[in-house]
Amino acid sequence: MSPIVEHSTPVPSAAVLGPFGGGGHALMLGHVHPDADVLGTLLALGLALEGRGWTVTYGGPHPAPALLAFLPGVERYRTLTMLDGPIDVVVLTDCPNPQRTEGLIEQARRVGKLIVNIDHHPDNRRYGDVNWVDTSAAATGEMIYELLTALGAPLTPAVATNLFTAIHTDTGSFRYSNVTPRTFAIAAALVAAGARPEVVSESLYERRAPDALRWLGEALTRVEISEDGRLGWLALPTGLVPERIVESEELVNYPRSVASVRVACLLRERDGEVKVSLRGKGDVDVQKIAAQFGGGGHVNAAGCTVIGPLPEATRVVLAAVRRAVDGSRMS
Ligand SMILES: [Mn+2]
Repeated sequence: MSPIVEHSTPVPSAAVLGPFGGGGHALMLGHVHPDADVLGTLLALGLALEGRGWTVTYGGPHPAPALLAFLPGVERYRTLTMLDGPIDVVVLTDCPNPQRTEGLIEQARRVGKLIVNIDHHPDNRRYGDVNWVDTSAAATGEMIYELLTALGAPLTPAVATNLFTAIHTDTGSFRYSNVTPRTFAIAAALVAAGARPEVVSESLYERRAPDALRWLGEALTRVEISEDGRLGWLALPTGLVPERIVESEELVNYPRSVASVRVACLLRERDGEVKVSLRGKGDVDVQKIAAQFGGGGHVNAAGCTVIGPLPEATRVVLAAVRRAVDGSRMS
């Protein structure tokens, strides 16, 4: 069968709906370090399929982060090393690059009949047998909402909470430029179906440990802003701040919050590598910067990994950011 590719269609076609018509065993496969858009969409779709009689397995190369332990059904999400078949449908959501499954996709191809790739990243590699890539969606959560609606699957409070959280996080709590009227229309439907905004935001943002603010303060003393004010960055050496703090704080949002900053950058040193997060405000395509280092993402949010040490990685990445920012000013 030749691959089916659907581009930027907000409503799924019959080819996308086809694999979910019958029943059987479905695997909801996540990628490395799954975030709320990955987990929320895998759980929402999987729970909806279970409601239609499917047997569903959930998992990926890394466990769900503790911060997302409130997502309904997340206790079912397992760390996978081996896949047992046969599997009728393998679904990957919000995963632009199959290499991010750490080899699980190759196993899935052997034991699975069909790979379905549902994503909103512009750099998606179209690696599935069925590919539905809608770059106009603010989150893959919007796409799974459309999919469930087209399937006629009921929106239970558990499904609605998973999708609402996926959209909430990918839009920075409905603040970023990817937010559209459709985003709010879908969010409204999800709240009507039982998602509770106050529970989701408290679960995401008001679960700090007692010592977290002190560590946050320690990290923020390292924020630097360029002389012209257009670049903001935070370079964190290994061990300066506990990993649990770095994982839960979205530190890149702090340099981003400075008015003059056009591109913000977080560089985290770990095991000889430097993990880089880039955030823009619409005038610079940070995905293009990340792509120079083998990474990817969206226009306003992207990431990559650069070999350390930290000072050298910081110099190289900031030089690329500087070129992009200066280029945007001239054009
Ligand atoms: Mn996403």
